[in-house]
Amino acid sequence: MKTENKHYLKTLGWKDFFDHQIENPEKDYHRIARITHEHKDHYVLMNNNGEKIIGLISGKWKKNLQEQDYPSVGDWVLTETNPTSTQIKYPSFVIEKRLIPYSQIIRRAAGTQKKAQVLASNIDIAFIVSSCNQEMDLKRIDRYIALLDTKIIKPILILNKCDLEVSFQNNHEALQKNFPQIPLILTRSDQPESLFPIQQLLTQGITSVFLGSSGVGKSTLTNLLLGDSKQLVQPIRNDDSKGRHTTTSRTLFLLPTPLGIIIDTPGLREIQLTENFHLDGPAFSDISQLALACRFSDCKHQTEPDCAVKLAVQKGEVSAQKLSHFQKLLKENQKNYHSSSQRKK
Ligand SMILES: Nc1nc2c(ncn2[C@@H]2O[C@H](COP(=O)(O)OP(=O)(O)OP(=O)(O)O)[C@@H](O)[C@H]2O)c(=O)[nH]1
Ligand SMILES: [Mg+2]
Ligand SMILES: [Zn+2]
Repeated sequence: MKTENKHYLKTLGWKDFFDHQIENPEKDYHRIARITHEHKDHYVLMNNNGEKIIGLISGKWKKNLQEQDYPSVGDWVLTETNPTSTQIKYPSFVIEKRLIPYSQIIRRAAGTQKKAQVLASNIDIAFIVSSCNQEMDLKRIDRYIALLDTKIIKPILILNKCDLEVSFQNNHEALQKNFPQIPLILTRSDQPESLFPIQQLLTQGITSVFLGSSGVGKSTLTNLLLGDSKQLVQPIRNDDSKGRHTTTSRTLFLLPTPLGIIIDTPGLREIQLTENFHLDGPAFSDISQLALACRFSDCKHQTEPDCAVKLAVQKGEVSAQKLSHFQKLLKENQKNYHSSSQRKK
């Protein structure tokens, strides 16, 4: 592909990784677009001129896809002109092909079917946001981190609402103590300069996502980065932790140059892991490091002899709660995995 053609795509997050997926770069370049928003029956895309277009996919194509192969926010696709276009406000196209992503964040969807659900594709940085008006839920953070393949997606913790002094100290210490390897950024919306460390990470072409419970301030931070109130934020909320969700779908925003890209997401009620979970990431890296020294390579750190992890717990180097949460996630995952492989039969 010509370098000048690639320039704008790179601003939109294009990586050389995708080059070989384009058969005819000179011709197909005009067909490349990125998904910014997902509706029930159509997608909103940004094309290589930064214009908003509508993308449709045929029901037949979607029916034959595995859930994790559905086009989702952050995906790159190839479009084809839509002969039956009826959209007036924005030109509409048919999505013909989804390019294989270099990273995905996938959870097991809530509900009885437990299908995989892609939260976002082609992500470089995941900001896991918590706030000072709720007691810190460390187990939720463990789960968010376990959704990430941290070899590709860099996790960053954000503690927002640092103006709420009552719980600032406790929450700050809890994050530092439990996730010493993960960078932590402290923010408050009345001091936009506190977002500077976020902006520094979001260089041009970097795609990031805000994850975290409802009410922690993800959309507030998105608006501050955009310098514009594009995302709805409830001005007064007394029950932030009680599940009133303001944002209801995921949206990708291109930040003003020279900054990168942010995807705002709704708070999740449940974070169930899929079989592709990542317990080797920084949330549990101490346990996985120690496990290398266990006698059995498949040690579950329960009753096995010569277990290095149990020994570390006895010595007080690893907390017993942390080990038990690790084991719970492992078990939950095996259960999910078995139920999904039975369904496939
Ligand atoms: N005191 C204080 N309040 C804040 C701060 N940041 C956000 N808020 C308030 O917190 C509430 C929730 O903010 P949102 O940005 O809607 O939270 P969200 O994470 O996007 O929530 P969902 O969309 O439901 O997932 C709003 O009333 C914000 O004004 C902050 O730094 N300090
Ligand atoms: Mg929101
Ligand atoms: Zn062990």
